Amino acid sequence: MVFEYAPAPESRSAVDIAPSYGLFVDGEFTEAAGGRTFTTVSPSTEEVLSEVALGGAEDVDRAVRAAGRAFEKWSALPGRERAKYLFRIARILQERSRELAVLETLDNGKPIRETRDVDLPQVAAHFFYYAGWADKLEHAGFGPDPRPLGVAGQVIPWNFPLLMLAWKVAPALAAGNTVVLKPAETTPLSALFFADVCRRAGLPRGVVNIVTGAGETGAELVAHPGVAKVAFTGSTGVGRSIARSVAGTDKKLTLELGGKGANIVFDDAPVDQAVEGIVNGIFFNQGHVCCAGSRLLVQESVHDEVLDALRRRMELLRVGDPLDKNTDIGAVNSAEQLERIRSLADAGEAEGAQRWAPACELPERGYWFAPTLFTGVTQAHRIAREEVFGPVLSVLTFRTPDEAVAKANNTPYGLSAGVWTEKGSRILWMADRLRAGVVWANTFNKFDPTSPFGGYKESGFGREGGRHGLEAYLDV
Ligand code: TXE
Repeated sequence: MVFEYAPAPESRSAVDIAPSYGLFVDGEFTEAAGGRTFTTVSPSTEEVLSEVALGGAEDVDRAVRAAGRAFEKWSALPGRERAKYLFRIARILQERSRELAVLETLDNGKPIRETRDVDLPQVAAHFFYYAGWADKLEHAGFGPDPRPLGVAGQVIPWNFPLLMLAWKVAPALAAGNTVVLKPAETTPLSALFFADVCRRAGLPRGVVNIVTGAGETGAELVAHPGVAKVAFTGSTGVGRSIARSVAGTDKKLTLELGGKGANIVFDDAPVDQAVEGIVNGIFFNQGHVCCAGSRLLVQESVHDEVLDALRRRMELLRVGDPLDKNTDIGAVNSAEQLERIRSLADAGEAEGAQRWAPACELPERGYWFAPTLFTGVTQAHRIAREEVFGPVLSVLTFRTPDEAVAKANNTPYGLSAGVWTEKGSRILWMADRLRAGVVWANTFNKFDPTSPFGGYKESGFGREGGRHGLEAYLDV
């Protein structure tokens, strides 16, 4: 009997996408004051998805004022009342998760298997989790009378559009703040869908406002005097410019920036399990992950064995239509990001590292980059130091645990690391010494709303998630 590979695409028609969208301000969808718009396309096909309002200074001002008015009532509600809204939002997100998963996959390019099984369940989990906090703030060690800050100005990136929204909006609302959020210009659609979810949940007008637009829109938002708290996830360069904009004001700031995570494999680690973790660490979400394990540090004695197994595993990765439930690696989010990945990979080759990628046919249209491996990488190479933010893994070796720690920490970033070993004592020894906000043991890229997440050094400051995630939205 012949078994044929039967692709099982999720349906493009699972979600209605309007030809155009406005800003969501004070509970209403409206055009931008200047009438400007931008186009959002599907990175896997370059199909135009929708025309979206491009917010300017006037729109940001209107949104911040609306959020300021809403703050008076929202912050005065008993926590249990705020919790009811958050629970309602969480339930609607669950009910609409199929549509949202398809929408996110279309706008972002990531595989439906990930939006369905990771992004959407995590999004709902964040709202459920923070809903549970809303009426318990007095008992959480924040002091007798923890107060919300006011209007939170939140700017998010395109790699996990709805999940980054959830990380920011859920704790802000639970703590009694109101929100003006600017999604990334290449992935505005799930945030606008979320605006509609807020309406359906009966959330009072002005509590959540979504101002779509470009970098300038974000700059207007963080600079607005009516904003009490700025939360940003994105590039280190923009993070620095936001820190400068906020300096000298009384605004609170949290920054979640880039990373150059090390996945450290010792010679006693089960090879197959480690290889799964390495693949998940760098190829999950096309490598568009701030905490990606983009550097593999492998103990010299098992280098060849691990690399052979890794190459065999990479040959099985399926790259292509992100709506196909069998796809492992989808499209790169934008032409600009593809260009960044290409130029860093070319630099890796030019600097003398050996490049390898499994044979795979990439679709003609859209933005694609094959899963790529660089061996013979040294610490001086750009691909060992700079965030590629794509499916590109740099392999380095070490002999001793001390050398592994020194190499892992030898980067301006400090967001994530993974340690693969059978020895529990070594995991603790390593975790103590790694300058990374999260250290995974015998796993990678695991997230949970109860765990604080954030970085050291140029990866930013402040924590999102868990009880610590609330601190960023409270005067304690
Ligand atoms: O990020 P930007 P880009 C890293 C990753 C990637 C690189 C560039 O290395 O290759 O950044 O990506 C808004 N004031 N990360 O250019 O520009 C922008 O509109 C206020 C890591 O896409 O930082 C978008 O909403 N806001 C990362 C958001 O910032 C501004 C996730 C992120 O865009 C602004 C994304 C300004 N002056 C990229 N300029 C992570 N930490 O997960 C832009 N924005």
